[in-house]
Amino acid sequence: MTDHHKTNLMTLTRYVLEEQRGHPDATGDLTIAMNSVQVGCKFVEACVRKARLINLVGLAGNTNVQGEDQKKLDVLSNEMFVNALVASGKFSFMVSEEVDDIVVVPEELRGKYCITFDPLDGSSNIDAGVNVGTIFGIWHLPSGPNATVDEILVPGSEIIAGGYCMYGSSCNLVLTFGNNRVEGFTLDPALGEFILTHPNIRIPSRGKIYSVNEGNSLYWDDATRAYFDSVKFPPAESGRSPYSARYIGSMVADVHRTLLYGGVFAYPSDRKSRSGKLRILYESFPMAFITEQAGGKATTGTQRVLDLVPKNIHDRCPIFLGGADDIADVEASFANNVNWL
Ligand code: P6P
Repeated sequence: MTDHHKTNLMTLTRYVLEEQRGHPDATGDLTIAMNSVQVGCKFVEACVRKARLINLVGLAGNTNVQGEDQKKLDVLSNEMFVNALVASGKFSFMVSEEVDDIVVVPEELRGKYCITFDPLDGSSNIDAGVNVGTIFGIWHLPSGPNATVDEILVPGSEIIAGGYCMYGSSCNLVLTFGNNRVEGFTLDPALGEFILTHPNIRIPSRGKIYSVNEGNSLYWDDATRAYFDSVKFPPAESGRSPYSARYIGSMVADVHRTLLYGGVFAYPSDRKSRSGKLRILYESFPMAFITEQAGGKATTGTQRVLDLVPKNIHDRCPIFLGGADDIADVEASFANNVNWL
């Protein structure tokens, strides 16, 4: 890189500030809100990085060297995010995968947004050193400090920001505010700043990878089975080769690869999980928003994910996301085969 790049870094903080300047009516609230998200991600990254060293993984109830009750990493991550987000003064309440009910912010610190997040998605994989991540969505609350939960039980297309932070060999934060722009940042541990490394991510319209837990295929409906058969055993006349199978079992890692390489990631509904497994508000909506803004599509099989309206904050939905042409094939399979939804 030329010196200019080294001394003119596009950090996440600067990017969000410049994004704010692009909106004359912006108040800076989203900039401050995003800074508290960054603090949470940097904290979790530091904990995940040393988790094995200081025995942060494993079941709650262990005691650490100080004899304190050892908190599971996802419990610790949730606490850090809640404290940072509450302190920002920009959220009135929040929805966390780790908390049964909404987390209401003290009245004096309420703001005009709600954030829905999974502080450490895929945490069951940490013991194996697999990439895990934070997933978040930000929603504007029309009633601001007086808002109630019904103001986020709305179509996913109301989402105003979506992102994830993946903790792996490096720490990658991917974010969109809409406008067909998805930006990728990489944490520079020396600076403690997220640096723009993947500007304007666009998902290939067609890829060569499918990503699904085939261990559930016994329970799939005909439409799901027909789609995956079509990429595993392509008809000779299609001239296509079979897709490769890649499934990490950590949504952030599987979606990140799909975003960069193309193909399809799916967690379908099946006879075991009639609504699928992934949660609408803090897994499917943010990832569907990112995928669409990168030029891709996200469907339940029969409808656009972002058209769904959750009834409860922990509702689940089936999801297929990926390049536009690949997802068109999924939709065609659901149009031409029996599915019970
Ligand atoms: P399965 C991780 O537990 C998670 O919530 C997602 O990150 C991941 O995509 C999915 O569940 C994996 O579920 O049933 O295939 O192990």
